[in-house]
Amino acid sequence: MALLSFERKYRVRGGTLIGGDLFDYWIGPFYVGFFGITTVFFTALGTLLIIFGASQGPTWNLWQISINPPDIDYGLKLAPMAEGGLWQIITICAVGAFVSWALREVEICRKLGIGYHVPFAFGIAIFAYVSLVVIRPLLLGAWGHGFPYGIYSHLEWVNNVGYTYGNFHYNPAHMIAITFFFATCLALALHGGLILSSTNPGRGEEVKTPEHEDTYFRDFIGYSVGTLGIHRLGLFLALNAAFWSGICIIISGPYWTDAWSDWWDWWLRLPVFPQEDLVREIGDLRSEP
Ligand code: UQ1
Repeated sequence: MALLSFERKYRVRGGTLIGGDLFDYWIGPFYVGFFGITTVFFTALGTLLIIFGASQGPTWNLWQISINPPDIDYGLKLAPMAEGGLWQIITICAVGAFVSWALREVEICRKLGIGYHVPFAFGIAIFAYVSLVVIRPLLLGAWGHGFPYGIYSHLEWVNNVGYTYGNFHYNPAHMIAITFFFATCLALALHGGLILSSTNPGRGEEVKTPEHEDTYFRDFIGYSVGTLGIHRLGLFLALNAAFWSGICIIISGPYWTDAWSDWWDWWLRLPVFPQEDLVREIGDLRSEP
């Protein structure tokens, strides 16, 4: 269907989640909707509060500006504006803007009659952020466990939290997340390369078909996941990368408080290594007076 006639068919009212026809219109190429309005509201308010917070701070150096969460002593209470209250409101604005954006995606999906894959995927990204500034602080009992909003300051936070648990690379969920990030890069590099190699030929050459793409991988590794399958695989890999990132930070503190390297002691206690218990028992006997 030509784009213009398609637009005429698709750009009609309906499919909204709330508000009925209110805000059910477009501005140029952009769908507005109720959640377009709430996105703009939360984004504008949050950004203005960040600028206001910077104006109250010691520096305008972009690298050093930081909006900090309250002290741990405030627990889960609301803090005064200058002592983390601003961070709390900015966090509400951020979650409000992200969720509004996801719901606007849902409304556009409904208008088009397509699946909710994109908003679902964005939802996992929101989960990763919320796990840092809402879920983990709630489980630990203080908003002060959230990360500060600043370029350098958030890097310092990541560094400090990492060392609080010894070496974060021993966190099993962190390991899974990293593995999915790398696998996502591999899959997208293979897919991007494969698509360009067949559909962006040199001048005067023919564009090749999906059969060429399938055959390349069958000849190469004996298996082609298929043109639909690679997109399922890509979404699966990317969503798992963000999901396990959220899990790895949620379990750091609420579930495990020691060095993550010690978590792996379960491996030594496996019954297939009975000598480990023996060694400990012998050690205990020896240390008795
Ligand atoms: C693949 O098999 C495939 O199907 C033809 C694609 O679709 C275009 C791809 O993009 C890629 C990357 C592959 C290869 C991937 C695996 C997991 C064998």
